[in-house]
Amino acid sequence: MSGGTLRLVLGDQLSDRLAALDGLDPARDVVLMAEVRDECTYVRHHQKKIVLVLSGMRHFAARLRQRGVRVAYTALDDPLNTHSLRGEMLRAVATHRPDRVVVTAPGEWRLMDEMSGWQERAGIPVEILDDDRFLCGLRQFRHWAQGRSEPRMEFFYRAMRRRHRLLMEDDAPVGGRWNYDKENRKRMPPGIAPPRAPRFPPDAVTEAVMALVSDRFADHFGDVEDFSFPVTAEQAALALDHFLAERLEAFGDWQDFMRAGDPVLFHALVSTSLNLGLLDPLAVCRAAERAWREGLAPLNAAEGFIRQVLGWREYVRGMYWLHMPGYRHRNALAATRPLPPLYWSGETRMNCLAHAVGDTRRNAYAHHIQRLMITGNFALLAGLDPAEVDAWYLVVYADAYEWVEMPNVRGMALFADGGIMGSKPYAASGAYINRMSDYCRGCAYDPRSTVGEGACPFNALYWDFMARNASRLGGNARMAMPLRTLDRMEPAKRASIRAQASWFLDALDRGELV
Ligand code: FAD
Ligand code: DLZ
Ligand code: SF4
Repeated sequence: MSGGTLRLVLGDQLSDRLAALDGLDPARDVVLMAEVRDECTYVRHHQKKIVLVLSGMRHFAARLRQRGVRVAYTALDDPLNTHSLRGEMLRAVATHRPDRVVVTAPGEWRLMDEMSGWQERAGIPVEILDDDRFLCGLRQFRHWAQGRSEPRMEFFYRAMRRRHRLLMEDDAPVGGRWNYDKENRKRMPPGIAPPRAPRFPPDAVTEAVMALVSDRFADHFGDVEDFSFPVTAEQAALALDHFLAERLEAFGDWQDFMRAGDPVLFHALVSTSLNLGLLDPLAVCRAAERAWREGLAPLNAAEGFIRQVLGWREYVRGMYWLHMPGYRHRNALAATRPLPPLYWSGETRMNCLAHAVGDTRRNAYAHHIQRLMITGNFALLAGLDPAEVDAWYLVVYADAYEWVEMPNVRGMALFADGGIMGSKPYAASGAYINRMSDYCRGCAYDPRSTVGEGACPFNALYWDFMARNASRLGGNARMAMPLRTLDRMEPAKRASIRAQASWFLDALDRGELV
């Protein structure tokens, strides 16, 4: 090529409308895409996640080539592969001799940090462009958060609704309320059969990647069997259309419910596509609003869904970049217990955890409440080390990238950030899980008892968590009620609950089947 621009596209940047592709000159420029071991192993990602990213990359490269773009593509099994993004960038600079390198800002801090040294290594300008696929730029987010003592999601979400004119009538929210969350916490009656989400069986490209991944990464969590995530923008659009037509209607009502053997229920299954860049978040929100306006879904469903994509997804990304790199060291509740093996094996008598881990291992997916109120809640109550919990979540989900995983785990689930993300810990006992799932029916433990042989471990752990953290949480008005209840407890009852929790935690630490 000699001259022109080398445009690097990362594995989660598979969008036609990508900053690094803006102004591409097919006659002079080369697009670089590289499958590298470093990105496949910086944590031992679930095998299905690696298949998703590499197959998505191969399909995206083919799409670019069809449009006449020159793509320098390094496959994982290329003998010349240096297996690092920097190595592949330097190799492509030496081969194609461009005037400059352009890349869209990566989603993870570790890679941004690494890229800041690239220009010096390459000896030509390396431009890192803002990732404008998000609806709130990082400067804009910083500006919004500055000066607020409590930059809560709800206020950010309202500002985003106004800015993007979503579900608005003049300056007011449609229906007169911003948030219909209270209507989105219903218990699902038995016998409801959610329409099955479409599956996208592997084509030849995906099959080749599956063989490669099961050969190279056999020791990673999960397997490649039954891979069916969308790997192209067309498939992602079909999956979204199906959700809007068939499942959005009931998404709101039963959004928080969990059912054994069915992790999807009425959820959208769009996070992998959004995070890879196969779907555009604004188009997704507009389509959900359209579904409501056309009478396909009630307002509580459309609003609930739009809040997740326009509100939570943008908010956690803003918070990540606002607080990194310090955020990854936060451990406000001084939790230090090692992650127990059951998070990998799923071997436990606690039916809720066995299902949440089993679904995760099989599908590289679990829905939000499984992540928050089962695996997250248990980690919070048992005082698991946030670094180990973070690493687990980054490994196990196909949609996991640190910008979205870490604020959800350290902030929302573990309260390890001391209240930056949420105003109180999401601590819950067995009663919550019993109300919001059918797990307890098939469990060896009884959600109604707190002490004794068959008592649900979440119950004693809940009170033990309150007692252990009473001084840390004492100033939090939203924790006043449980702390007061704990205070008023008969000393003998409190002692027996704490003994039960300690017996359980000791057994957990010894690796016994709990
Ligand atoms: P739906 O429930 O149908 O929601 C629709 C969309 O809203 C999702 O696809 C997602 O893009 C967005 N969304 C919803 N909640 C959140 C949220 N809290 N943060 C960001 N986006 C949100 N999501 C990830 O994409 N990657 C992660 O690594 C991840 N880790 C999580 C860890 C924990 C502890 C928790 C509590 C949540 C995590 N989430 C993560 C958020 C959420 O659980 C997933 O986005 C969701 O389960 C994906 O499935 P879905 O597409 O069917 O989502
Ligand atoms: C997740 C991932 C994987 C498994 N493999 C690659 C790869 O081989 N090449 C690549 O460019 N990107 C990959 N990715 C996505 C990156 O890890 C992602 O871009 C960063 O984590 C920033 O979000
Ligand atoms: Fe989980 Fe307790 Fe219910 Fe068993 S009884 S499923 S451990 S909440």
